[in-house]
Amino acid sequence: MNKTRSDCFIKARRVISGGVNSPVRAWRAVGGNPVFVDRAQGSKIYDVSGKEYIDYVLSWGPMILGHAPAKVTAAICNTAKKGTSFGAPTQAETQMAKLITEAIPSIQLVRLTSSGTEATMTAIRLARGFTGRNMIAKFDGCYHGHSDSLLIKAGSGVATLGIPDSPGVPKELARLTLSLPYNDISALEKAIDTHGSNLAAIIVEPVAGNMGVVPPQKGFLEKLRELTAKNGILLIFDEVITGFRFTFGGYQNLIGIKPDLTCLGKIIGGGMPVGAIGGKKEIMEKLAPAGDIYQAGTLSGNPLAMSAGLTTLNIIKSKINSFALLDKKTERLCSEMEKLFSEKGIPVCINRCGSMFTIFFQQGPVYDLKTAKKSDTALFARFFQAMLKKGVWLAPSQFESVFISFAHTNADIDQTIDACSKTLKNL
Ligand code: HOZ
Repeated sequence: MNKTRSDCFIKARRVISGGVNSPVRAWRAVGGNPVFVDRAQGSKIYDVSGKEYIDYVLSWGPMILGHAPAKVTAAICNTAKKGTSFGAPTQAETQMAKLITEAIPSIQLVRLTSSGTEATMTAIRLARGFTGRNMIAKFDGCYHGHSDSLLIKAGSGVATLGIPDSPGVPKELARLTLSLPYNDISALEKAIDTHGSNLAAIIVEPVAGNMGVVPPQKGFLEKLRELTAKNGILLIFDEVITGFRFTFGGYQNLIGIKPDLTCLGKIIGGGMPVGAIGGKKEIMEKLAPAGDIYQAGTLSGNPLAMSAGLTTLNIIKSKINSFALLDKKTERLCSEMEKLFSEKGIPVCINRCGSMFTIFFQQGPVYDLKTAKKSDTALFARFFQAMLKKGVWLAPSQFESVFISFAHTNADIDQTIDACSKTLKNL
């Protein structure tokens, strides 16, 4: 087998549209051919030629314990021996739902899906069905998966590829979605003044992670909660990325805000395909079969996903103190890199929340999509490629987050700082 990247990509493009099964994997924003992965262990990922990288993508967030943790792998193998899908309920699904309701107080009932996109799509339908209203609002640069109603001024691959609104989303449907600037309380107030009585829901990433990392400014989420409650609008927190990333629970646990509905994914599947929607009983009970708002899935609550997810969540629960360590490690990495950039005279703005961060190649501040877009994406691409050559795999887009896992060691952080220092000498 020829193991060069270009060869793999050429072969893939012959049979897979665009050569990838999710757009950002094609590395259009940074150029060159994407690395094809062979395997991963702990904080390291290995390409098909055997080259080792420190992985800061972590499958875009799920692998908080690092890759292939022994207990999770064993749980998946043991479960697989008993069958991999039944299309019938299992006790593992109840255990997962129970763990989620224990971890996140705003969630009284859960419905499991196979992806975050399904969870957010279901949340929107549920909100429309529950309120009897059709309009929804989201925020520019937030990404909630690729369902029609949510693919308006979206982040992630859509921002990376500069696609403002996807063809194929009917205008009639797009018109029902308002997209507002993130962190802008007066735009929010205005939108609610004008459309409040028609809005079924407002969906938000409580820490935006798909236009690069953009934390909420003081008072933004609080105001959002206050105004939605006052106007009968459901508040949906998309915690697909942030759920279990900062604590045993959601970002909402840290700020003490209770949304009406929460979407989860990534970490709760321990690296297997999963999603979940949860929230207030009176809303969740509207889902079929208890209610008449339809949602279904052959692989929903899949046994392999449940075993990987349950094992992961139980490890996180037993290692709750590790989050402080993770935060410290990430803080050290960010501040050392910040120092190096400043010594070199390259302006960067590093936005960080716990173990996720983005180095924006600009002065900053970055507080919404408009400011994120001021970044020097060409310089970012050169930085990315140079770091990759030195064995450090960052997210291949300026508008994504870098993630750190429990498995990243101080030696990994040192090696990354060293790679950054060497990279900046020639950037
Ligand atoms: N939407 C993900 C990044 N925010 C990318 C998923 C993938 O390509 O695996």
